[in-house]
Amino acid sequence: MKIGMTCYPSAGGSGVIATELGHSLGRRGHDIHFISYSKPFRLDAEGDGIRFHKVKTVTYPLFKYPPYSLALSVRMAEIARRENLDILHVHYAIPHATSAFLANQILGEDRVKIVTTLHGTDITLVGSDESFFEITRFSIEQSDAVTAVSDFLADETKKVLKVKHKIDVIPNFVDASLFNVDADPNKREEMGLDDGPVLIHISNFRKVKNVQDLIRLLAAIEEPTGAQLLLLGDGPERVPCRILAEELGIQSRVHFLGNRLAVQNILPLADVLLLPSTVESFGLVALEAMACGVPVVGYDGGGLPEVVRHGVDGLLAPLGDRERMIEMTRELLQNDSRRAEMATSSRKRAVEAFSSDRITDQYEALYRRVLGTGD
Ligand code: GMT
Repeated sequence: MKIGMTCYPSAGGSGVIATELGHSLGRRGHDIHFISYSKPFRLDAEGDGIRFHKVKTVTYPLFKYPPYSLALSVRMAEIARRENLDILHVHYAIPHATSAFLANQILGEDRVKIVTTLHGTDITLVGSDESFFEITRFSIEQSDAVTAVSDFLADETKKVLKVKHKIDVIPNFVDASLFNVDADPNKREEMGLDDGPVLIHISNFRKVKNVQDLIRLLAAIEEPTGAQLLLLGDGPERVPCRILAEELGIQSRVHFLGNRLAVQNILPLADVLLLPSTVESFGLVALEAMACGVPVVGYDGGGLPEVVRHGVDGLLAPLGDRERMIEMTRELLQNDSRRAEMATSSRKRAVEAFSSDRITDQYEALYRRVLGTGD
């Protein structure tokens, strides 16, 4: 099949899934054309059926906001025509599903099939805002197939956006050969870590991730456990977190590593991954940690319980109960055998339920269904 793939190229779960799906489909012999304003951050060199097509925007004094969505539509239509695409698969509804709809209007009789994958904040935060509500709902309804990364997100889309379209749930996945349990001992020193247990958090440091809670959590359990915290990623909450760590006198125990490309080299060093988001439609980083044999502590809300089984692969505190999360983390760090059991279950679950092959099969089947070439 010839598939146009559009996602946000910056660090983030939706871009990672689009990219890894592209890699996986390319290896299966499909032609994958990435269309975005820059090359997705985890996209390997082109080859293996992968091509990248840049969307250029024009700046003009009249444009306070360059109309990227329009430039994207035009580029989608151009690539669809030139490369004879079968499908445009867009990740994150805003504005990608709308741009794909417009591209099809341009293409007229040559229109292609549109698959829209919903990832989370495109529904739970941004899509439900009144400025985007109507256009998000409209563009989703106009898609030939709609997928969501969890049951939670599919339900929210129906409830919040009142979407009537059938939504297929296709969960996220991880390359369990790349994300594995092998820790490089030299990395510990390189990261400035001592022999104490390691807590890790990876995100875009937005409000919804509650990263400041982790600084407070570390302050509460640092003394009895000797724990240290690795923070990977960047975003608006990074500076407030630094200030808070200094105020609480634990700055030497918190390591800010910024955005890292190869998180699979760092994750296996950790004892626990912390993900205290208010809402996480899936929590791809939790799955990546599980593949590396790292149990997860988070909240029992959103799509996270569909990934992490409480008491089996990690621990989920009642939503918003910070004190319980602190207690759970301390107890887990002080119980080596329980942590080891959870590490084994986590890895097993990642490999068995969320493997790249298994999920690529599901996307391939969906593509065949919309093209009418399925069973
Ligand atoms: O978490 C973010 O803000 C980034 C966002 C994205 O689109 O990259 O993540 C969302 O999509 C990921 C991939 O499907 C999910 O694993 C995340 O749970 C989801 N984030 C939220 O729901 C907050």
